[in-house]
Amino acid sequence: MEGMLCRKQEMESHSKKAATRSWQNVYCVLRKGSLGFYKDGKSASNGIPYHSEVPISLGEAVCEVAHDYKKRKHVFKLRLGDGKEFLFQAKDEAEMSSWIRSIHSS
Ligand code: I3P
Repeated sequence: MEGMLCRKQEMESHSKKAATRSWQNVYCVLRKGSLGFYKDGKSASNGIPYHSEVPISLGEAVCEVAHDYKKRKHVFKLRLGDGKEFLFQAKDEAEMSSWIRSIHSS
């Protein structure tokens, strides 16, 4: 699965808040066990990552609706094994559910 999501990093590790905390539009590409970020679909097809970011590994990742985040709608949370935590905002409920389902089965 791939598509545009708005992303915010909350945590850098289990005990450290992320330094860069603004919401950014990123084109997300889900592959078996990893999630890569690109500026847009074209950059994704050319394999040029967003700000040279390495795809995140989804081993031990937990993905769920961000019920505790009230400022935006259709937001889900992705917590990685190393403690990094991201929020992602989808355009609607259906898109959010598809991402959560796909991340669970990836
Ligand atoms: C952040 C930006 C985020 C905000 C975050 C700010 O500032 O305003 O939108 O998160 O608040 O630090 P900057 O753009 O200067 O990095 P929310 O939208 O969730 O409020 P936070 O540090 O309380 O997470």
